[in-house]
Amino acid sequence: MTQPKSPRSSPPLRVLLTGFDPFDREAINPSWEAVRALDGAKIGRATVHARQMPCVFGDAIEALVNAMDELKPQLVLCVGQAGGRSEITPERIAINIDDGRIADNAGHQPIDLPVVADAPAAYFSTLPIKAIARDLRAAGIPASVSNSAGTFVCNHIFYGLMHRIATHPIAGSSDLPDLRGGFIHIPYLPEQAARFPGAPSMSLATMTEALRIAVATALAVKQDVAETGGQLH
Ligand code: PCA
Repeated sequence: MTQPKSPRSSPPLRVLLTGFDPFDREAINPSWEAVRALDGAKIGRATVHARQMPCVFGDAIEALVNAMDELKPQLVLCVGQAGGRSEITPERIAINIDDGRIADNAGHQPIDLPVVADAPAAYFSTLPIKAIARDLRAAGIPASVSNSAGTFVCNHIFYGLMHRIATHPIAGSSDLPDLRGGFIHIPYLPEQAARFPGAPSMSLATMTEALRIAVATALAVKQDVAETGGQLH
């Protein structure tokens, strides 16, 4: 009797998703709530591994690099809260500057220091940010490309991620040979926005679904789409 031929299965992929601790007197951070809701989720042939990062300059990058060393992911997506934004915003660029408008969770407030000394001024995300924004909108979720991740701990970890990828290229699977990474900012949760009348917010279920779509698109789209994500100012 001949055995049914089993299809040659592709190797599994690992996705590292990170969110942050609450900061700036908040009790909750939507980035961690949405990221942890996806821990263990299967997206295509990838498994999501969620990790919480401290909202502390320096420590955040150390925690990220440790998680990358442990998991050896093929895709890393860091997520943070951008209170006041109304949309899911994949970030285009990480800049080599720390300039805290507020102190971090350890009380540090660096002003005009490089994230990494003697390193490039900036790195671009290697995620298909425009395809992600397109796919989110197609799913009925407001989204746009952002051209600045700010100068606080989110830009800091984003820069640390891209610098790590640039300096430690890790061969992934044959069809995803390059480790890719990027950052997405997400709005307040409704319970946070309720304390700031007029502030926009998005439900946890919508933001979790948005991150699931972002990961699926990042895994599927190798070459970003050419449609504008620019702004006049
Ligand atoms: N948002 C902050 C840091 C942590 C977070 O969730 C930022 O945008 O820099």
